[in-house]
Amino acid sequence: MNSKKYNMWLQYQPVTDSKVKEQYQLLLDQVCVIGDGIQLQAAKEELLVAVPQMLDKKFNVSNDPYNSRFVIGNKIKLAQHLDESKQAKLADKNEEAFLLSSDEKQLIITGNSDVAVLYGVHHLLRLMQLHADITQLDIVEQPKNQFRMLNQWDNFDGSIERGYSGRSIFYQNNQFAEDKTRIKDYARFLSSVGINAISINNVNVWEEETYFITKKYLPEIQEIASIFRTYGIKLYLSINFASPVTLGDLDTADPLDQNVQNWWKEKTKEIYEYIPDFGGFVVKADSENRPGPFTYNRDHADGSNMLAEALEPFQGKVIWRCFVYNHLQDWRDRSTDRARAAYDHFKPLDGRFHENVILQVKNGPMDFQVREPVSPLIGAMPNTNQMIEFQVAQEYTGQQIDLCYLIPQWKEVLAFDTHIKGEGTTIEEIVAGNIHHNKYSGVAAVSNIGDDENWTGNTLAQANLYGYGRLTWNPALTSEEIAKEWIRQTFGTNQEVLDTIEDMLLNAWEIYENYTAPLGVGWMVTPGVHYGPNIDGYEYSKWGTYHFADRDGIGVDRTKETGTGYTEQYQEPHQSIYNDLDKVPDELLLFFHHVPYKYTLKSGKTVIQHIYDTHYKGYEQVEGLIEQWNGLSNDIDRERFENVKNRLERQLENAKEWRDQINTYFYRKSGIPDQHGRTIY
Ligand code: GCV
Repeated sequence: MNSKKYNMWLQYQPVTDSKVKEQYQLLLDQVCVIGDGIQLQAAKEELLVAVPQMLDKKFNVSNDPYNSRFVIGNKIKLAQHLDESKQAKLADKNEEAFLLSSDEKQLIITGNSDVAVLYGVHHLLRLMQLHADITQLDIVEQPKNQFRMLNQWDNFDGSIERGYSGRSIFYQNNQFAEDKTRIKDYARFLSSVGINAISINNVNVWEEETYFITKKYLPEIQEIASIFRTYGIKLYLSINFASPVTLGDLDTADPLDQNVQNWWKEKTKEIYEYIPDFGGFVVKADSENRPGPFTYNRDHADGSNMLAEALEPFQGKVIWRCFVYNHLQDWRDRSTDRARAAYDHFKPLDGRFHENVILQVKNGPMDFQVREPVSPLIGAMPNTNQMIEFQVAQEYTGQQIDLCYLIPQWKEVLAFDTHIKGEGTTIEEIVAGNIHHNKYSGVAAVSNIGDDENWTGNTLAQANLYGYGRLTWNPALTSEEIAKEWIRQTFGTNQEVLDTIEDMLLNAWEIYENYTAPLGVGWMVTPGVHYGPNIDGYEYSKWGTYHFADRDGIGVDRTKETGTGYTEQYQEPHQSIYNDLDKVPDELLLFFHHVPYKYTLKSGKTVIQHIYDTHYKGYEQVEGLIEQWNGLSNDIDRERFENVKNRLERQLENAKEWRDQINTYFYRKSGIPDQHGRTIY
């Protein structure tokens, strides 16, 4: 496949600006690659695809650095070509740091490792796709985050949990995909934005997937691991905590049982025989019916440490998810609160986890809603490795039918100042490892790709995958910068295309929020599928609703005086701000407080009028998106144009349903009419 849809942001379109082209042609007549590491080979391969396409000329490989204008290789291999100042620039940087240095006569890409050179080559190709000047480069970059991971929620039968882009590229009908081209191309895309770790199976590990860690499937997984290795991406597997039992070897999975411990040690040894640089295990335990240490009256530290000991001799890691809550909880019982669960479970265990255990915490206390506060658990365990978890897959944010550019949301989360160690203790610095200085930290996210030709269902959802990688590499990039980069590389240099799509992306999150659940209350989606409105829809039983709306008011009281006390999990000043009706920001009002419909927001509107207004507005804004997109019909290739057009039309249907159902529901509940007298259906 080599369509525009398929190539995402690695289009490598011919450079049409003759001045730019001339400059590039002069420097890039051939490349001298010093060294033969696999990631260097990948870098060379990428150049061999990209450069001839962009410059419309032959491009050779040479091994003569003295007669080549363009030289790449790691800093050891290139030592004699790097003067002291260049060496110094890389000296205090990490293993993944690269350097791009050029004048009109020479271009050097080097780095602290081969994979760093690959990142450097991708950086150059990005600059070229943006038509930047490449004759005066003096760029040194290193990623801010150590872990930049993606989690696939792919099942062996080929389905994908919360997948909105077709079937799995890894598995088909309980077999590994025979043709690995897409896996390789996926690895190319990921390395181009700096992703360095991937888990390739769903965290809900079903019966057959439990066998992934056995001889039955390890040879196949070995092959996938070697594809990712070529691109500097370490492979992880999600495991079933009850594996010793499920695989029929033992009758217990008790982490303190010696036989269980030995079983995991043997198992781990076997995995490393196949994959010597295996990353480790991702574990969802004691959550949503998945087995875990609770069965044996053990806690999460006992469970994860047992696996950590098995992995330790091989430098493997345990990535233990904190998405743990009692999903059978009765929501009418206010003494339990799902928002509290992760913190309540894990905070008391701080300091008990082995050095190679990393806790993976979802960005919010609930579940990737369009609006939630930041999870108070992140940063609250100074003696424990932590990673934040985002969701690139748009489970609750439109399922890649509706447009929702998520970078602004993630940036807001990263910018949140927890005050855990005083002012400036932002999530961004915590996950970068700069606050608690634990051994490991970083970012993980649920991927949004499948085997649809354009990878992400909605072509514009490619921006979220691109942006996730770029942001985790460099959180200082703005949402606008990331959008601009992505659009230019994906759609070319037409200014109108650039401006229009940028505007659409930057407004998309707000628009989606406008026509869905208001003021931070969350959910109101169809249970199970999580798309489309169902105001009272409650996932697990007939008990209660998520929003506690009655004829007098709406919202969840999480204050310490009269509510669940969740606000106390935050440091000051957040405790006081969230706890206080007068201080809580409007957008989170209903997450923290139960208020009458006539309660006046800081915006000056009442809650009920805000609900009506935002829902009318959200729908109109989607009409606006369609108009904007239609304006580009002559500037974008048919396939991608029609793909997005079709999704936007479906989004409009969805926005209409939300608008009508929400407005009707709250009109009936409250009996308060719309101030503007609009018809409520
Ligand atoms: C993989 C939510 C999703 C589930 C998902 C779970 C998780 O509840 O709806 O599909 O399961 O999160 O993150 O483990």
